[in-house]
Amino acid sequence: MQSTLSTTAMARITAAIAVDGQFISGSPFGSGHINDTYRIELLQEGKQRNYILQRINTAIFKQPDELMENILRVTNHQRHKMAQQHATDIERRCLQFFPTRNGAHFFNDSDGGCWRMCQLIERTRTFDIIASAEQALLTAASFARFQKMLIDLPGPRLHETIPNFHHTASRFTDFEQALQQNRAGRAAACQPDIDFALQRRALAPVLIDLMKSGDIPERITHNDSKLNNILLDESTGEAICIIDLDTVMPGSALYDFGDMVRSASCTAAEDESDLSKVQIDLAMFNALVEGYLSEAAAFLNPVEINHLVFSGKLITFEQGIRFLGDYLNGDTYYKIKYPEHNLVRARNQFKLVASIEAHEPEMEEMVRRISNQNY
Ligand code: ADP
Ligand code: GN1
Ligand code: MG
Repeated sequence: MQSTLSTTAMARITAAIAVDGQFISGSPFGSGHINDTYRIELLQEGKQRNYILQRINTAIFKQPDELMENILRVTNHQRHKMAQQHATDIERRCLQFFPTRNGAHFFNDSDGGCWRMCQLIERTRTFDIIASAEQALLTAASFARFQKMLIDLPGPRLHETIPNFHHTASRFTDFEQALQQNRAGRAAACQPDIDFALQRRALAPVLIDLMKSGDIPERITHNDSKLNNILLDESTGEAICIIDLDTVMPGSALYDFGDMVRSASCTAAEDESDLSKVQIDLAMFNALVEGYLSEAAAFLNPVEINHLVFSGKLITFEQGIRFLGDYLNGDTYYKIKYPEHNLVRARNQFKLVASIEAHEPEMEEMVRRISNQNY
């Protein structure tokens, strides 16, 4: 749950950032599971301007300096490429983080909180549930362009802001440890869910092994490409800006595609408890493949393309064991709204895995058809 900040504290933290204007008000914003996000209104030369103030979750991101260094390199590169391509409205298409008045990348408060501020991108909204096939297509094309733009990021390898973030085998080990420790005494109440996970152990090392053998290349990827991490234009629906850049780091293109399948090919929310509503929507999946390959066919290799369907199943499974592991650990990672929230989320993800398993042949056929058109 978000620890709510007092107005005085919001004003004090905002004053530490090198953004001029008079503080009007601030309020909690968005539905992310990790950081504490606030919308801040400032009065600048008689006009109201809005910003996003975020407390970086340092229990999860242990090196906020490295994280901000990554984000600044990535956003500077994006801006540079957009300018080269004569893009319009670059200030709406790329996040811009403001330094503190001392020139630091984030502000450290007396409680150890790390705060950063960027522009609030107006007239956009995020979706927790996919609304249309067109939205799925635009979202997937936008994440593919994001990957493409970062292929030639100059300089050293980006920092791994969370080591082994999509190392599914290591996620599986974490899950087994949570199960064995059973810290919250909840294991007995979710035995069928635990069995579902244990029966699928063999999924975990597949992508990691293909990366180790060099069949799947390391790329710079977003790694948290869920639907609500993209801002869509309120009136046109256009994909305007990819946000939540904390996990942009070396990874596989399939991590991003897989997370899009997980979050945008099901027309129920990730925490829908009525499991009859949780299933793969093939029209949405088809649109994701169309949108993604319209941009990514130019740089993906055949092994990556052959694992698009698998990645959807894998990343959904990985998310399921992460939620279930957090439930078993007593909810130490994700923000929750009620005690069973993580269990509901895990069951939801496992239901989606089962639905993908039941439709794999049709999904593979869609990828074959669309990839043939794109080559
Ligand atoms: P978390 O890591 O907690 O998911 P996000 O960076 O995704 O944090 O921010 C949470 C939510 O805040 C987003 O889903 C989005 O709705 C909103 N948001 C974040 N940054 C912006 C921005 N620059 N402009 C508009 N909305 C934003
Ligand atoms: C978290 O930060 P947010 O809410 O966009 C999580 C993702 C999960 C997602 C599940 C850093 O994403 O990995 O897929 O929840 N981010 C982190 O909704 O763990
Ligand atoms: Mg987010």
